[in-house]
Amino acid sequence: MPKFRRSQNRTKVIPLPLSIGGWCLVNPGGDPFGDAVRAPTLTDGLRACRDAGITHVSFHDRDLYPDDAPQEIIDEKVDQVLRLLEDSGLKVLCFTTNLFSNPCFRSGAFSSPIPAVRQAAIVKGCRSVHAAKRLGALNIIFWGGREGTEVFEQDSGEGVRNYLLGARAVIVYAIAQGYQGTFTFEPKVYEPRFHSFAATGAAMGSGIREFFPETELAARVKINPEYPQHVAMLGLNPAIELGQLLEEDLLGPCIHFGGQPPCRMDADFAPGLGGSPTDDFHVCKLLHDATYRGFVEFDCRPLRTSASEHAIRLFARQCVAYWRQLEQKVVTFRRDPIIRALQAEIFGEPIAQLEDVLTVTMPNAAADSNVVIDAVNRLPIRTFAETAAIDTDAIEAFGYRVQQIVCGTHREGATMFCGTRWAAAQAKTADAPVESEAEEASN
Ligand code: GCO
Ligand code: MN
Repeated sequence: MPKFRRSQNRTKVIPLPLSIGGWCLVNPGGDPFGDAVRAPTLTDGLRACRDAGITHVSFHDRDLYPDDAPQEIIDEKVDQVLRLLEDSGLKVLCFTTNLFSNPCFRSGAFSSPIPAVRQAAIVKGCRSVHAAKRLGALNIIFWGGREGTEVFEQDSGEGVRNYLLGARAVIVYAIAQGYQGTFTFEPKVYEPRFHSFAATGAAMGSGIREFFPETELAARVKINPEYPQHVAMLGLNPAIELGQLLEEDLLGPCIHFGGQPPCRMDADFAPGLGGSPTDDFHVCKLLHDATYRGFVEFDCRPLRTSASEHAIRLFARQCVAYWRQLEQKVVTFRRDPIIRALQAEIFGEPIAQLEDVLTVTMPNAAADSNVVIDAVNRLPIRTFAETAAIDTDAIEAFGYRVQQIVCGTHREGATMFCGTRWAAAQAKTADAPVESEAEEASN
């Protein structure tokens, strides 16, 4: 168990490297009700990304070559992309097999109840390994868009088993072929299937533990979540899921990122649109508190109203600017004296006897029964009434202060804390006049 509290981490905020799905750059803006509204080129998209500060890009096999392409065509297309990448200076982060567009995968891919379909998925996944290697992809993603059901034609447990064992066949093959990178599963609560297998970070994490038990594989098979989209679609909070993935070492080398109105179909809006900046802030803060060094990969696209060829440039800038703003807010949060005072009060002083109990009962501690019983008996006696009397007002105040930092109103907002016990800490703040006012008031 880590001794220091990650939420109080004050290490330097090193900006995370940024990537984008190549498919986002060429998205024509069509939807199930309407035709394409733009015809963007990959060349323009890659340049726009480079200019905005995005250094990496990812591809599906199908973004580059048709599903039934012979080897010569695959090689030719991969060469073409390598040249484009040279021109733009971007590198490949992830390669992923499209196991959802081809009608052959309408009953599922790895998880299909039909053996010939499962076989097709494994063949397609294994074929991708070679392109991934040639492109220098650091990670291979498995997004199980079709891995699910509407009518429970097979036992849902069997569906999960087929899904993960099929992907496992591809992973073990990739390793046998000398692929050096990592592998990630990307869970999504639903869509396009109505009921998706292993559809949340927790469900997928549990599947990975079950189907990749070997230490060597477990170290290379992780999760790339998509925040907020793939969880907010169901009203879940990305920061809750991410905290657990980090705690359990299940987070892979990238997260997908974009914008999403809660409880709606997958929007893939540009970051900052539709969702909660506070949740986005907590996602960013969790990654930095855990000193995460992976990529933020934008998996989102301009709205259908952005039909001109210029739209992609502003879109790429928004992706980068929004993420960098979140990182700046993490810096502000860490330096904020009010936050520090609030955290000091919320977390309190450690209790040695409590630490002892947790030490002797922690995983693999294998302590003797008497040691456990003695440790529990040594816990200081305190009535529940005494515990209930502990002042917890700092918790809500913490929420207020975070809201001010997220909205950028923390300077003027500091006055709100005048006369509270947390304002005294502002004596250390030099820059903001409003804050020195608050300081005077607290003296
Ligand atoms: C979606 C997913 C996909 C995957 C991509 C990479 O909801 O459509 O996010 O975009 O990320 O297929 O495997
Ligand atoms: Mn995604």
